[in-house]
Amino acid sequence: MGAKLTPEILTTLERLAIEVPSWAYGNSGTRFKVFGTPGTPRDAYEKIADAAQVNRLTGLAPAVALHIPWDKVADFGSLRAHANGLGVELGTINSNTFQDDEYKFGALTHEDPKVRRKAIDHHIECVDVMDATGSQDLKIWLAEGSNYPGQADMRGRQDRLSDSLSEIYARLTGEQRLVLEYKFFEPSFYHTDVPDWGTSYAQVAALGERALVCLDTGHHAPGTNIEFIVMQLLRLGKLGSFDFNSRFYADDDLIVGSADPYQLFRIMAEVARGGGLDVDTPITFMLDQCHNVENKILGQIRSVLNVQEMTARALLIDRVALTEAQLSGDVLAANDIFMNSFYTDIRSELASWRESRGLPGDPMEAFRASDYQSRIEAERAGGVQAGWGA
Ligand code: PSV
Ligand code: MN
Repeated sequence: MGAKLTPEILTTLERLAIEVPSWAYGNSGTRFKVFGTPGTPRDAYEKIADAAQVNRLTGLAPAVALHIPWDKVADFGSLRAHANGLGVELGTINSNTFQDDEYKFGALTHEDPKVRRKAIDHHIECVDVMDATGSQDLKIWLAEGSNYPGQADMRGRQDRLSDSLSEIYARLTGEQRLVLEYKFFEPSFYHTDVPDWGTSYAQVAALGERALVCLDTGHHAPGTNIEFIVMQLLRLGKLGSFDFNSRFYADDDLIVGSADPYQLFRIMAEVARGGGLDVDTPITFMLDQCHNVENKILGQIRSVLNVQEMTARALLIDRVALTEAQLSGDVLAANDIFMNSFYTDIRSELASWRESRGLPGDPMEAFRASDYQSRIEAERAGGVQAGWGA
């Protein structure tokens, strides 16, 4: 059998870059228990060192997303130099307005101008960090909303959000962008101030060209047709970034492609269809995951490989034949073309391609065979592990 991955597909795959989140390497858990693990990083520098392993073995993760204040350091210039020395860049800066007492009833939407000021200033500080790190995107996810009908004036909150975002947006310069993430629930359960892509779209559209929507795959109700949202946002020129992960029930932040690889395939098919894999793609691909019970570095390697694999399968779709079948109303032929691409196993071709580029054919195995894990377990023993919120 001939190669299924054509030179054109391989050129597209070569461009695929997936940011990894610093918080995936620190300790994380549930509200029931956070398990410590040997070798867990003690600071942002060590998180970046771990992330660099993922890129070294896969060639897929050239940037590390940071979370402020979790990854706050005295000198972001030196953190950047550290990252560059390990072959990676610093990526998206994630703000945090969900851990201070003042934010109990909101941050960018809060009724009290003093609280809003604090939250806006935090975002401005994040843009200062971006200036030092060279990051392109400021990602805003808001833990704001209410628990009971009547508790809050939803309309007033939306207006205040708009004012706050305008002030943050005005601080951006050059190539910097703002991406607004939506989530339909949690920590508020009655209403969330940015619950869906429509609200995020309405808010960012009012700001300007450099404000876009962030789509976190775990932030939808079960059964949502996420690829439709991908299509629509690309069509509107407003899909700025992905937070990839998998969910079984809620915002489970599990390994992307593990719960429903076919959904990931369908998403990547729409990304490809909408120009999201082109040279000038507007999309920053990122993981937003935690590894509570599995090895964190291997969990991240598995994740970027899953995205690569489903992207490759999505690129197998014969677009000419598919369009023909669609236009002639041949429902089952169209579905066959789509499904055949999904069912095509290209794992060994991908492995050979990796080897041809000087990468290990099996990056999981290569990490297991290396002494990196045992080295960090020895070197980092006795230190205070960085964890979710640390
Ligand atoms: C909380 O749901 C969350 O996972 C959001 O998806 C953010 O992107 C992430 O935390 C980091 O703040
Ligand atoms: Mn997210």
